[in-house]
Order: sequence, then structure tokens, then C-alpha cells
Amino acid sequence: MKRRVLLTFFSLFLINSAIGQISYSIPEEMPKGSLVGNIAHDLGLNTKRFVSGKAKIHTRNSLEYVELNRERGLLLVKEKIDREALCTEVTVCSLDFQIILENPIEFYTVTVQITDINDNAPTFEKSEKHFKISESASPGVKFVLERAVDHDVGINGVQKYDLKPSHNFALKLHNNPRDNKNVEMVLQKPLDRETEAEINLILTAVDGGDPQMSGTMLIIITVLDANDNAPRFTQQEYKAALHENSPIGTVVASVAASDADQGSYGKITYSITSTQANVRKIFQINEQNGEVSLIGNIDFEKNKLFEIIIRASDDGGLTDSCKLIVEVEDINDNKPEISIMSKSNVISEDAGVNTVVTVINIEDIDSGENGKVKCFITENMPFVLKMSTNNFTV
Ligand SMILES: [Ca+2]
Ligand SMILES: [Ca+2]
Ligand SMILES: [Ca+2]
Ligand SMILES: [Ca+2]
Repeated sequence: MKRRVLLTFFSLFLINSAIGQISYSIPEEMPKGSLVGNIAHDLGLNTKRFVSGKAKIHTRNSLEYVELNRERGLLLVKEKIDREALCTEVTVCSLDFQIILENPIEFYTVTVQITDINDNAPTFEKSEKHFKISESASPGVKFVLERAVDHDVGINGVQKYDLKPSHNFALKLHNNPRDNKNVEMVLQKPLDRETEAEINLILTAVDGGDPQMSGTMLIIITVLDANDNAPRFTQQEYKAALHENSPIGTVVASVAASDADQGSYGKITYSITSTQANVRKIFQINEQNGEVSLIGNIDFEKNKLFEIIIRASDDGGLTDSCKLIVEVEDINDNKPEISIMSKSNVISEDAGVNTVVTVINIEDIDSGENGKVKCFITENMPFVLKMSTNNFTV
């Protein structure tokens, strides 16, 4: 019963005494000793009453950020206030305490609202992020990026992101229910490893404070190879000349193709795909280096020209072809051949001058100078050689 009375009394006391409530608003990070408010004046009291009433602050919070200067009736900053440490993510941040006076007891509630200043830059947890993306990736593929953290609140927090350069990727922002912005990078234009094997992008997060602050992260993209390049011969047609009867092993020519891809997609194998039936019996190609050499005999008298079709393939099945034209040069490897086409076994002694005695055919199958034939007969003989067309007549 006694206890109940006491409680009732105390509640009445509270109602009667809580005669004033006052609020102040100050920015965070004010230096020690800065003025929070002229509390005595604002409560309509004079400083003498503050002294006589032994005015003091009562707070449940052991950390005392604000102090009362009783003699001057002022509330001052006791410790520099860091809004971020005091309230973290809460948008409205305030210190609540009471001013208590004695004789008679008076009781005032004071709220000091701590406003945010832009004293934190957006920061990314990691300074860089790596991606490996195939050059065959289609536009529209998305990659999730990190969000930046800014401990400030409201407009002083992260407001937007920027990605540079923007040739291949664009940024996409999502606002999820918790108002956390999901940042995605979307491929806009296909990548090409052969043009750019590594792409460095800068992701920037900016806040809306004044002055504005920002944080950056490096995005490193390694472009993975796809077989998007066929081998290409340096020439579509190569020419070479070779003496007939050249020894086996003679290098006729070298062809070369290149492939801009990497590894096996860029590895070239050469082969002869010809054409004339005997080509592959006469020529071979080194499949690694494109060197064409002789493996058979060539005879000018049989073939004056070879057309060799050569293919270059990469390990991904892409190919290119070229033509190697080999001109065979004659050498003097044939003796003139004499054949008697018709002859008279008996010549009468009164045979007239210019009587045809015999017809001889002389041929040299070599060409040019090598095939030119000169004919002689023994001197002091009653015969002469006469040419009729390509044959000689005695
Ligand atoms: Ca900020
Ligand atoms: Ca701040
Ligand atoms: Ca290739
Ligand atoms: Ca490629």
C-alpha cells in the first residue's frame, strides 16, 4: 500500500516537473567547446537560478557528448560528435538528456539532433575485380558489380555510379526493396580478343554531398579466346621455278599463313589438296612450316607447270587455301635423235645432181637452245645436207 502511494506521487511529480522540452540541431564533427544552445535563455531562466539550482545534465548514455556551463547557462560540445559512430545508418540521429535543477526540483528534456555532414567518401570493399569473359559472349549478358559503401546518410550517401570507358559495357542499376542499389554491368557490344585482350574499366561511385565525394574500383576483364579467325595465307598465289631433274629433297617454295587466334585455334597445319593427279607424288609440304619440297622426279618434257593447291587449317576447323605455281625449267638432258625415215640402198653412178638419197629426221626434245640441232656430214663427200621443213635431207 505504502509503495503504491509513493509511485503515484512520483508520477505526479514527473507530470508537474516536465514543464519544458527543448530541441537543438547541430552538425556532427563540431570542435570541442562549440555552442550547442543557450539553454538558460531558451528555458526562460537566468544563470543565477542555474547556479543555485545546481543545474546538471542527466543522461543514461555514459558517453557524454554535451556539457552544461552552469555559470553561462550554455550547452557546449564536450566531445566531437561523429554521427556515423553514434547512429550508424539511422537517418535521424539525436542525443536525448535531461537538465535537472534542485530547490525546487525542475526537470527539462533536451533533444540535440545531430545532422549529417558529408565526411565520408563512397568506398568499395575491394579496389579491383576480375572477370574472364569469352569474346563469343553475346550482348546482353550481365555481370554483378560491388556496391560502394558511404557511411553518410541521405543525399550524402551514394547517389550514382559511372563506368568508363563505355565502349563495350553499360551500367544497370536496380533498386531492390531495401533500397540497396544492385549494380550490374551489361555487355553492349561483342568483345574481340584479337583487338583487346584485356579491358580495364573504372567504376566510380559518387555521393550527393557538397563537396561531392567519390570512390573508384578497377574492373579488369580478361577476354577469352574463341575461334573467330580463319587462317590467312600471306599471298593467294605463290610462284616458284625449278629445274627439271632437281634432286629429291629440293625445297621448291615456302608458303605461310597466319591466324590471329590463340593456342590451338591459332595453330596452323599445312597440307596439299591438289588437283593434278601426280602432284602429291612429286611434292610434299611440311605441315608445320609450309615448306614445299620435292619427293619425285620432274621432267620438263612431261610437265612444264604444276599448280599445287595448299590448305592451311587451324585446330578449330577453319581453313584457307592458296595456289603454288611451279614452273619447270628445261635443262639439256636429251641428245638429238637421228632416225632414217627412208633411204635408197643403191644409187646409180649416173644419178643426177640433187637426187634425194635419204631422208633423215633429227629431233631434240629439249626446248629453246637445248633443243636446237646442227647437222654435219663428213667433208669431201659427193653429198650435201638440205633442210626440208624440220627434217634434214642428204
Ligand atoms: Ca558521403
Ligand atoms: Ca557524415
Ligand atoms: Ca583460328
Ligand atoms: Ca579469337
